[in-house]
Amino acid sequence: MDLVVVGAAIISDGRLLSAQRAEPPHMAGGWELPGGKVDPGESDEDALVRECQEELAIKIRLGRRIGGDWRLSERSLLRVWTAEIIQGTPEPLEHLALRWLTPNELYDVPWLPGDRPVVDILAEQGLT
Ligand code: 9L3
Ligand code: MG
Repeated sequence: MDLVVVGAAIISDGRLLSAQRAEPPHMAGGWELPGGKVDPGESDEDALVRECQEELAIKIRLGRRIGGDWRLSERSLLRVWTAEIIQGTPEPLEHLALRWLTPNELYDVPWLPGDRPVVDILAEQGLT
């Protein structure tokens, strides 16, 4: 069974929230869509809301799914939803930094390889 990881494409005012990973060492400094592992018995959607609360101190509402299952590794896959903030301002509680990217800036950060194809779809669809 694959480990399911969920990620949020948080969009506000036409910009995408990107987050710089602090760990593990081989990923530190790379940028990702915030999120994390789905717990046993937890729905993907609940996990994503929980992770954004834990990592960023925000409440989000999920929008549409971006693509299907994105392979991260032999054992894990990534599922992504767009999201809007319904409460709070994102704080980097577990990340090195946060950055809001305009459409023109989407490739200004070194995305983790697994997230990069998702960003390509977001770039095609526009940040709405
Ligand atoms: N991961 C990759 N892209 C993402 C996220 C949220 C996570 N957008 C990878 C990094 C870790 C694993 O998935 O190897 C679990 O993520 P976390 O629970 O450490 O955030
Ligand atoms: Mg995480």
